[in-house]
Amino acid sequence: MTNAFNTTNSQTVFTAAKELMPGGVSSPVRAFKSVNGDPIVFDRVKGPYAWDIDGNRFIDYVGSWGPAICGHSHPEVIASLQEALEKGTSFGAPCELENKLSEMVIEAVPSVEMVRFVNSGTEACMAVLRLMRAFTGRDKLIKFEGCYHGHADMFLVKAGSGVATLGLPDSPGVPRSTTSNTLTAPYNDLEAVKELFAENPDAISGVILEPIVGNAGFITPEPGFLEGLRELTKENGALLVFDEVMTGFRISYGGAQERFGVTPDLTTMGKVIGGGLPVGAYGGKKEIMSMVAPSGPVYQAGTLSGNPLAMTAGIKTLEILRQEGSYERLENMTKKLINGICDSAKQAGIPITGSSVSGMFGFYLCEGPVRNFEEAKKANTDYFGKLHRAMLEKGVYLAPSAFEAGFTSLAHSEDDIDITLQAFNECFNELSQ
Ligand code: KE4
Repeated sequence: MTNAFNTTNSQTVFTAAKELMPGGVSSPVRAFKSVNGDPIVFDRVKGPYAWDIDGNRFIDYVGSWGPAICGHSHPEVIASLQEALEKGTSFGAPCELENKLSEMVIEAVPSVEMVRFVNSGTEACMAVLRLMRAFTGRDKLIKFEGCYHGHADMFLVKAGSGVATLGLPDSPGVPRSTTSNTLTAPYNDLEAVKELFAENPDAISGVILEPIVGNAGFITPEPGFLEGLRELTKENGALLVFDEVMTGFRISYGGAQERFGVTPDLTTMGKVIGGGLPVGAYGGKKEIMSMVAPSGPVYQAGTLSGNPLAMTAGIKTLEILRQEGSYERLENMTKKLINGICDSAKQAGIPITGSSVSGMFGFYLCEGPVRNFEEAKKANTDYFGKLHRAMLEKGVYLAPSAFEAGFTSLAHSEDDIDITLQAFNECFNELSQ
């Protein structure tokens, strides 16, 4: 059996938390609802590691859900923040750091000629939908089953992430009138998108998608899917929007759009561009972005948007990432990890399908392929729940849901990967007995 580890302090704090905050957490997926046991309470993070308040150390493959791509608390990021702190935490006025991060994003991301910073991916997606509708004068949008674009009302239709994890139907409190303009199609199904355009002529403002779906586990676009969406949106006078909140600066320095060579009209970003501080962003062609207030009529605002601390952490993170060899390292290490995981499961007779792109990976405990959310739901979530707890007891912290992607960082060493693979091997063997 796996060696149980001491969780006394975590239990005490989490029990108290449940009296103070809904579910004891600030975001649902952290509550471990779909995996065995209670969450552990973090004390600190550094590099590829997290320590809980009972002193247990974990190799972390969540990385704060993506931002920690350079490793937690990177010394250069911390040093820059310490310097920036001396000048204040928020100005509520223009600051040159916003220019700097804007220039870096515009230079890196093929679709972005102009960018607006916000404070979360949800805000970025909300704003980009308003902009899509304003630019085209159309109200409907197409999203894909299992894709998650934050928790704004109009996206909570067959969403991924916590909605999928918790098996939530379309959330209560979301009026039908709000979601009646949200059309959905299965991921990787161009025919379904064609039909939606045919059934809704001149009414669809655009198509928004995760260019790699990290909120239903890990689903990659089939050859021709992204190119097909690019063509279909152009033919129908609609916009193509890549939600790169998770894939941005992770799949490559220019995001999935650079890696796959398909340029959308608008892009949303978050996570990595904040280096661990709250930042979201949306950007695209100047012709479209100049509609955003105050240069245009599309209103969107935010007290802490572009604050100097978040800009500083984002700038330093991208400076580290754009150094030679970063993405090769992420690609090779993550490929070794996912191949090792799949080999171990197969040797233990456990059905599995998994893959990775750069520093992002995922697997499903079922036979592959998994091309869309319906197929993802075949995964054995009960077994995953047991595996998650067993891995935790061996000092490896995986995303607490079968419907989330995993993330590596530049701080993970070959040793960390080998230790992780050893733990998976032991767990698959122990659990399959
Ligand atoms: P935030 O509002 O959580 O910053 O971003 C929403 C969002 C939008 N688009 C994509 C592609 C995303 O992955 C996210 C957020 N991702 C989840 C992880 N699956 C955040 C974790 C959480 O909800 O606690």
